Amino acid sequence: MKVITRILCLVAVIVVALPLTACQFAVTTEEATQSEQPVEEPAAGGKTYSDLVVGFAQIGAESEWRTAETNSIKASAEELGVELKFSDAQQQQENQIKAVRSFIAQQVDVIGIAPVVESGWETVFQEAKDAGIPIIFVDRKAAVSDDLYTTFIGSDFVLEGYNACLEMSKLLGGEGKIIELQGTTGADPAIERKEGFEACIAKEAPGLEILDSQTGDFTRAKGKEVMEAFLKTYGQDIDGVYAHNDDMAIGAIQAIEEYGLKPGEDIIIVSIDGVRGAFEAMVEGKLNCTVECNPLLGPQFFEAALTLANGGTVDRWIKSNEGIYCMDVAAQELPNRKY
Ligand code: GYE
Repeated sequence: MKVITRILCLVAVIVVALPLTACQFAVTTEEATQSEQPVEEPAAGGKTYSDLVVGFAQIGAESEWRTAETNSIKASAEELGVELKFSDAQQQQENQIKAVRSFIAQQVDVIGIAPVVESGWETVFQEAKDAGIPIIFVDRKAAVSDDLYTTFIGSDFVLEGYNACLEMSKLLGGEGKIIELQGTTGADPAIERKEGFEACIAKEAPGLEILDSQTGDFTRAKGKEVMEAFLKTYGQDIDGVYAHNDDMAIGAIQAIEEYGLKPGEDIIIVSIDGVRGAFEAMVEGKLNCTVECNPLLGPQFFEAALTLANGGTVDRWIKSNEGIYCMDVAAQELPNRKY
């Protein structure tokens, strides 16, 4: 039994590693080099975790993924003895801006933020910079100049989109009409997951055609609603659904079933995140593949925060290591999933 499990794991690793190798070019060389530099150790005699006061401006609780990230941040703070000031912006940028201003007023050592959208952050980040408080982007980036943030801790969204397209192309034998459910409009992962998927179509999967594309705001409810509308318009013409996250895919699965088709068979579905709900859907044969995006960023976040609080520097991009999982390995992997 053990030997069989090992062989299956090895096959899974090879399957995961191949597409990653195939599209390494999606990562710019400058960023790749930066991410290989080691994180500096805190200066001797400097602050320890128990001296650290950190503010975290979270987006909200729109997906299983985000709940897992929030849990990881809170659990790591508790474990390390860091004083955490946590704010939930309920998806509103203005609430995140207010949270950052309140962290500045409370003179925290470091501020972490998952910017809900890319634009509109210059003023408040400049205020943090003027107050001498480093900003860390956790899981999403903002489009600001380099001097306004210290590091991005998170995934390569372009690569995720690229890999989702490679899986879709394999599943559809290289040809098919695709519906795209995009993440929150203006959010970095939505922009880059779209870009990666399109880059792969142009380069390696010319037989895939995006029939239509709309935002489902990274939620199950919106994913379902948008899919219902697409089914009304395109019906049997839809061969595949590419969802920018698992929650929207799960919403789409419900819409497809209610429409009278079989998700995972009549319509192939590939999404991103790798949350437990996606593995359950794969075990039921309703979701074909998920491209992993790791939300367990708490330990890396506080490590970087401590280094910065001690005046050290960290890599500009601290990347997550991620795999790709399809139906064939879902039942075996489900018990190992941590989120
Ligand atoms: O994929 C999605 C979430 O920012 C990477 O946000 C994150 C994304 C994640 O709501 O499920």
